[in-house]
Amino acid sequence: MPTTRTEFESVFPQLAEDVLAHSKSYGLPKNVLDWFQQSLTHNTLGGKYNRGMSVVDTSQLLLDTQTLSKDAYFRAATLGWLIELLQAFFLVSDDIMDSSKTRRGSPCWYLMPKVGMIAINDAFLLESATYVLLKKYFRQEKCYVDLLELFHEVTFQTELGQACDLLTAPEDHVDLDNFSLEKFTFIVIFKTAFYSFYLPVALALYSCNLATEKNLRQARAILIPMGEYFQAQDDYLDNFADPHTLGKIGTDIQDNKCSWLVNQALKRVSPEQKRLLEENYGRKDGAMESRVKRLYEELGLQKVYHEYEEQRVGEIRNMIANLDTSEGLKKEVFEEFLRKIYKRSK
Ligand code: DMA
Ligand code: MG
Ligand code: MG
Ligand code: MG
Repeated sequence: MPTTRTEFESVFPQLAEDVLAHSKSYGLPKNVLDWFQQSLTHNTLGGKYNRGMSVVDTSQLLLDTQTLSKDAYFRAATLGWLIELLQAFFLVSDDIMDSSKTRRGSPCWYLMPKVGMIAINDAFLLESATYVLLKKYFRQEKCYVDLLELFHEVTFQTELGQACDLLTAPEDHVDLDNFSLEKFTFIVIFKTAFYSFYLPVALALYSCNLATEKNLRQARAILIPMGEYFQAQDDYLDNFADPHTLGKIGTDIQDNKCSWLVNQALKRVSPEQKRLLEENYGRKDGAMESRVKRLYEELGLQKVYHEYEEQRVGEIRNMIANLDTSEGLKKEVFEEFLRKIYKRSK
């Protein structure tokens, strides 16, 4: 049975307490400790926990057991929470850079009363909390250096992806000819797929002592396309989902992003529609944004997306069917991950 939100959330208070106790041991003033606690709570809790819970589900499948022992659950969930902390670090900074307004149904952290640009340092602290906990719980284990290097590498990849994402979306210069599906693919593999899909499974493989070269390579070969599909979904939902369900208000059109939707639109526009897109995309103006939204509707991008989704999921299912399980990898790991995101609405 996959783990539940409640079960997974029950591990968090201990981890938050650990990070705060460590900070307190430096003699940190009470007001700063309280601030850190608020940032930890606001930025780490309330998401879907797909990434974090996948470490638990993957570990359980790899260990081939109906239920994890209390210790094994805590261990897997801790690794899961480390991804959620890393994600909190990425999201706090992403929302500043993307000028977003809401996240998980609340104002973005940098827009909360009294926060503002202190959020930049709060993001760094969330990242550092990852390593405080990794050291506390895994320092004595054989896989510690592998876990540490994995977190470092995946963070580097994500930051490079964010750099590509931002540099392909200049605020003051719209050039639709600069976009392409190849650029989209590179951006999303780096900014999303590594940390959201490869990382949870790779962590579970290391911690279950099943991280053979073959298992890691096969996991990456399936999870990177899955992450690409997930970010295409994210871009689709940015425009087409109900912000209340999604928990965030879309910003891609105003932000001039090289999103999946704009690339699909560019494949289908008439010269006249291309002019409309050129004149209205990437502008910080609600009326101009609405014109682009109407064009997406006219071009039938909803249908285009649904066809893409079926095709992509079919390809991924095929890859899963062809998995070599001789070194202990399980098809269910990928099936479970796919189940969590297929046709998602948030
Ligand atoms: C998200 O891209 C990537 C990272 C590393 C946070 P995004 O800006 O499309 O995400 P969101 O739609 O959640 O702001
Ligand atoms: Mg964003
Ligand atoms: Mg972004
Ligand atoms: Mg998005």
